[in-house]
Amino acid sequence: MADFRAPQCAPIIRNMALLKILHYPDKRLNKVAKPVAVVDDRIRKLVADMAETMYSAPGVGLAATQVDVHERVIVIDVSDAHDELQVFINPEIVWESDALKEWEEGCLSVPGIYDFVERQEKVRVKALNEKGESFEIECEGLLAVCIQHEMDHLEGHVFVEYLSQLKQTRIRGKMKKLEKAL
Ligand code: GNR
Ligand code: NI
Repeated sequence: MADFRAPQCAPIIRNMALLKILHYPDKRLNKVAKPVAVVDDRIRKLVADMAETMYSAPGVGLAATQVDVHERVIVIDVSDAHDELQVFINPEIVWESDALKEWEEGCLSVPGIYDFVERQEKVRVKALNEKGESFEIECEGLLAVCIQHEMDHLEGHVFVEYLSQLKQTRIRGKMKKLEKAL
């Protein structure tokens, strides 16, 4: 009988690692991520580590920028059971609705801060999956919010930049206190 525990079964899924998440206002969160040239085992390892980091946080999405890797890779899971991982490599918005919608957002790079941001209600996204295959998906609801939030990270933007200067100053103050407490 075949031994399904053989090491070749899942060499990449094994040896996952929790990655450190950068906190606002770290300047590295403002770097613009580069496109992925080849979806290879190095990228699949990054995806596995990012997924583990996202689930353990816990969060519904994570952009590579947040773990100080400046390549265009996003993981998202908006399912209730946390068992529907979606991987977006080199994502592009190919269509967006005129309609906007306001959602209360949070960010693993700005822990404890939640505020309202207006974004496109629906977007159609083209990307590569972890096998390097191209796909397109129309997103609405939390998935639409999340993909736009993550794509902002790849461009070096954090959601608090949409808030008033007064709120941004207050948030930086809170983050300083938090870093001291850690
Ligand atoms: O976990 C997250 N939740 C969330 C809620 C509303 C809007 C966006 C998000 S993304 C966030 C995880 C994160 O920081 N991704 O970059
Ligand atoms: Ni975020």
